Amino acid sequence: MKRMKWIPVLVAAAATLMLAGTACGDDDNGGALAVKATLKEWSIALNKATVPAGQVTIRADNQGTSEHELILLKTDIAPDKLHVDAGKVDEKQFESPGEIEAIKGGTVASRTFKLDPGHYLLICNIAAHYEQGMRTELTVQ
Ligand SMILES: [Cu+2]
Repeated sequence: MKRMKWIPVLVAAAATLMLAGTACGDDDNGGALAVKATLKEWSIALNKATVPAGQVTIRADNQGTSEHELILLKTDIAPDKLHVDAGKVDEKQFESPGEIEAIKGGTVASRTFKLDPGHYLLICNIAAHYEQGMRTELTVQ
């Protein structure tokens, strides 16, 4: 009957995981403001157009089937006006607070960025994705 001893342990472990899951809401990120980004083929949509400067957690929800990424570029250029060479934007010519890389289809990835006031573009720079519409803007006040 040795197996039986494990059952209460497993039940307790499952209950703990479920409780942890419930406690982890969108706003539970250590006090940083949260922005939800929805990525798919071929768009990036944010649930906020403007955020206050400081720590901002971006929760990138890839609802598409392809892998995507979310790169932040600090620039006053309009979202659809970046120069593209061979399907990609030259990220290195921009100031960037960072990015969330390699978000597989159907998964969610979060990262907290320190954002100074200004205008930012959020793009997916996997070849041709920007041109097909994976871009949006965020104003930090
Ligand atoms: Cu993409």
